[in-house]
Formats: sequence, structure tokens, C-alpha cells
Amino acid sequence: MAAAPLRDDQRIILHFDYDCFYASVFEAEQPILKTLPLAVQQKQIVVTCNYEARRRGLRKLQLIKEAKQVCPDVVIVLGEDLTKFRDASKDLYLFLRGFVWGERVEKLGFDEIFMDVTDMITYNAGLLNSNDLANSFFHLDKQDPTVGFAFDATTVYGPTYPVESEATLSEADSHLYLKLRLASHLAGYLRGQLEDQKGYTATVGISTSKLLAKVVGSVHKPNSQTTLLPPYGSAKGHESNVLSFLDSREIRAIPGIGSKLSRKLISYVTTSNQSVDEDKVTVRDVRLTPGVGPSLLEKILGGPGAPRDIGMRFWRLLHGVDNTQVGEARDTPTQISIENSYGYLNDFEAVRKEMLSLSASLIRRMRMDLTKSHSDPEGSASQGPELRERTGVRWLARPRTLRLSTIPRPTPGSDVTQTRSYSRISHSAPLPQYVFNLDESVDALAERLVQEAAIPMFRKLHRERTGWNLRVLNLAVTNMAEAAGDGKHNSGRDISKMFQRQETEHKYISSAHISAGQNTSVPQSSPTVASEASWESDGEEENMPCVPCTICGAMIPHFALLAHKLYHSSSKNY
Ligand code: TTP
Ligand code: MG
Repeated sequence: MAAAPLRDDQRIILHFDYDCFYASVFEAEQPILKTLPLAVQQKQIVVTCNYEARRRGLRKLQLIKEAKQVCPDVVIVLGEDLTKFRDASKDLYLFLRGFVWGERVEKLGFDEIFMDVTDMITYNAGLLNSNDLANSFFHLDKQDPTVGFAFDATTVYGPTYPVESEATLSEADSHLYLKLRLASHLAGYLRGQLEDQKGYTATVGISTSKLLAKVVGSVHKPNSQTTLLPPYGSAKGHESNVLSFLDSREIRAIPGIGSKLSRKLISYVTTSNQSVDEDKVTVRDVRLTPGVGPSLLEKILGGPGAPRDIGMRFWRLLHGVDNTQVGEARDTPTQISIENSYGYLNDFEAVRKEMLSLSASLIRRMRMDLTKSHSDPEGSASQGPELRERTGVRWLARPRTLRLSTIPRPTPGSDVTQTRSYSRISHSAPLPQYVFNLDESVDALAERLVQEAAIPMFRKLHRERTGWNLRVLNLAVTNMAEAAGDGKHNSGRDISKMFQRQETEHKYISSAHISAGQNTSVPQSSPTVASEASWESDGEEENMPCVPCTICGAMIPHFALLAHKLYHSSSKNY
């Protein structure tokens, strides 16, 4: 007998977060590293480390010097060239996307993926034999009924929140429970495939929205998953698990509540109720503060630059209401940007050289990510440029705009120095068409781009002949025009994008420099591409003096703040 019909307005969403992502990329290349404590270094910082290293006391965003003291046999690998992370991220995205029906698979930064699996779940729920749920088969292919896996539909796969649900469920919640059980098995299967076929582990959250899937996913880390169990609605005799779950989270763990806004909320809540610990303000503390509702939130959070209806949007987030769709899968990034940071960059010839190196990386990246060879339906990333040119390559998307951004250090004595603020400034211009010429060498194109476009842009940004003392140079192509016939759009406006607007405002407030020994005149690293990602603190940095990141709200050790912001500072989304 077929199961009862399901409500079709409720989505089922999975959120994937790869475990210790950068470290895993090295481990996938050299599996022996899995057994050793491994740390990935950028500048003087451990940007991430594997779980063997974490077991031995290492933490993300720790100074290399400290990491070596804590664990003298730590293996340190350099992670400043982001090429391999970006390529692994794209490969894993395409791999996971291959299992999902429909186009709603969205990549966030390098190491997170949202997928809307509603269609697969509804289809499979409809085929269940309710007399023998324990011996069910999950179909991964509508055309071929042999493709899929066996599972027990009477139980949830993996951990749940809450651990056990005692509530008697309404009919709607029973249907939801069935869908979530199926989704938990799908998540378990996908995690298994990811590990067996690609060598990566991930942590997954399973619920009905991007917000809930992401937040519940962080409950059991690493290499695990968490399903948020029903009841989702409040009714007589039971409390909504959505509310009780969110209520127990710290306010800054909610995606989209960046540090600036959460500070405003925390200050309001702790002023109204002095018994609340300002380091642990929860969603419940905010929700139950007398008078808090959409209009008071609008008063607290609104103001110049704040998104429209911010009070109502927050009110909804605090109650777990998030109707944003998972964005449609796309084959090309929305922008590509290459950037590097410097201890001291003040001389025109050095700037020109740096722009040359950034331009060459940018053009190489455009060729990798924005072209497709006629014989290669997945794009041409796996081929060398020479081979691509021979086999016939076409552009999938052509960026229309070139943007140059810099972060100058403030001049001594200016007000800005006192507050240690650094602002990103940028200038955009149409991208010259010659960069799309695949017959020309990358170096020749880079030379021309710098001479004819980047230098004039730099002169517009910095009218003085010298004395800019640049901290960062960034070159990006944006404003993509997709070639006809390849129209897949990343249309989902999500909660985090709403707040990632802070990034485009290009206001970077740094409360400290990264590390000592920066007053050199040479670049401190090879060009890096930062990704637009939104991630939260995992609370591991408890004993370090931390400052909140103004972009994502994560608490970052002061010395790592600039590196962390560079990570956010430019974006490349699929
Ligand atoms: P995270 O998901 O925060 O970290 P992670 O995947 O390494 O570890 P976890 O198991 O806790 O999820 O970030 C993803 C990658 O982003 C991380 O591997 C390294 C990089 N990163 C930076 O480059 N700079 C930073 O400040 C942080 C926090 C991460
Ligand atoms: Mg991760």
C-alpha cells in the first residue's frame, strides 16, 4: 500500500560542510597524511588542521609558532595558493550534484553545499511499501529502478535533534517525519559516496530550510549528520522542535546575523536584562526580551545601509522561518577575483609587477572556469591550455567588467590609524574584449591588460605618485554574461547573501595586524583567491583573545583577523 500523500509545499534541504576542508584536500592527494597531525599554513597562521591535529590540541586560526609548541611533530603544508582548494571544491560540487534531481544545488564558498532534495524524497516516499518499511529501496534514478540503495524507512539514519522525540505527531508532522527519515538515509548514502569515491568526509544537516539545515548540521561534527525531528509546529501538548532547537543556539550562530547586528542585539538584550551573560546570548534571550518583535527589531537594527524590512526578516529568522530557495546549479562562477596581500607595497614598478602576476592568474582562471571544449561537456578544467586551444574551446560566460581594488594603509596621524580601520577602495571599467582571445598567450594578454586597463584604473584610484602603502591588491572580473544556451542562474536569494552585502560595501575594520615581521617590501605570498563564504566560529578559540569578524560574525583571534577577512574579501560562487 502506498504511503499517504505528502504535502508538496514543504521542501527538504540538506546542508553539507566538508570537514577540515583545506587539510582534506592535502589528505586526498596523499592519504598517508590522514594518520598524521596536519596543519595548513597561510601567512603565520594555521587556517585549518585535520582532526588528528585537533585531537592533539591544535585549533583553527592558531599561530604556527604556537601550533609547533603544542604539537612538535605537526606536519605543516602551505595553503596560500588556493587553486587546489578551488578545484577540489568544484569537483566535489559536480560529484554531489550528479546525484540530485533538478537544479537546486547551491555552493556557498569553497566548502558548503545546499541541496533541495524534495523531488527525490517525494518520489521515494510515494513508492514505499508501508507493510514492509524496514526493507525499503531508495531510487536514485527514475528511469533505472535498479539504481539506488536499500534502507530501513522505519528509522532515522544518524543522530537527531532532539535525541529522541516523545511527542505524538499530528498528521502533517508524521508526513514530515517520514520525509526526513528518507532524507537522513539519502544524506548518509551521499556522505558514504563522498568518502568512498572522493576521500572526503562531510557534516550534514537535514531539515526543511537552508537556515535550519545549516544550523542543525553543526550539532554533530565531524563526519556525521543531524536531522531536526518534528514536530515543527507548536500545538497543544508539545513544543515545536524548531523553536526549542533555535532557542538554545547562540544568537551569533544564526546565519545572516553578522557580528555588527548581533552586537546591537546583544547590547539591547543585556541592557534590558542584566542577568543575561553577554558572551552567551541565545536566540531565546533575544526572543523573550520584553517588547521584542518586528518593529522593535527594526528600531534596533535598522538604519542607513541596513536591508529593507530587517526587523521582520530577523523576527522570522529567530522563529526558524526561512523561505529562501536553494539557488539553481550553475556551471560558471558569478565572478572571479585574484588577490594578494603585502607587508609594504609603495613603489610603482612593484605595483605593476604585482598587477601583472594577478592579471596572468586571473586570465588563467577565466580560461579554466569559463570555457568549455566541444568534446568536454563538464568544461575544460582538466585540460592544459594548449590542448584546449587545439580541441576547440568556447566561452560559457564572458565577464563584462574588470574591477581593481586596493586596501591602502592609513597615513600616520590620520583618524583612521587610531581606530586601525582599513577601507577597500575600487574602480571598475569594461573588460577589454581581447582577453577572450584564446590564441594569444596568457602572459602577453596579461601584459596588455595591465598596460591598457589596470594601470589607468590604478591611477584613478591613487592619484598621488607614491605613498599609498598598499596592504592588498585585488583584480576581479564580474558581471558575467552567460553564452546563449547555457542559461543556468543562481537565483536563490538566501539569508546569508542578504548579509554578505556587507562585503560589497568594502568596509574592512581590522583591529590588529596579522603578525610581526611584515615590514618587508616583498609580497608575502603568491596570489590567492578568496572565496565568499560564510562560516561561524566553532567555539574552539575560547582561550584566545578574539574579536568578531565584521562580515560573518565569527570570533577570530586578533592576529588572524586580516587573513580571515582576505578569505571573505572577494567572491567566486558557483
Ligand atoms: P571551515 O568550514 O570553517 O573549516 P574547516 O572545513 O577547515 O573545518 P571544519 O571541520 O570545522 O568545518 O572553513 C573552510 C576552509 O576555509 C578551511 O579548511 C580553511 C579556510 N579558512 C580560511 O582560509 N581562513 C579562515 O579564517 C578560516 C576559518 C577558514
Ligand atoms: Mg568545513
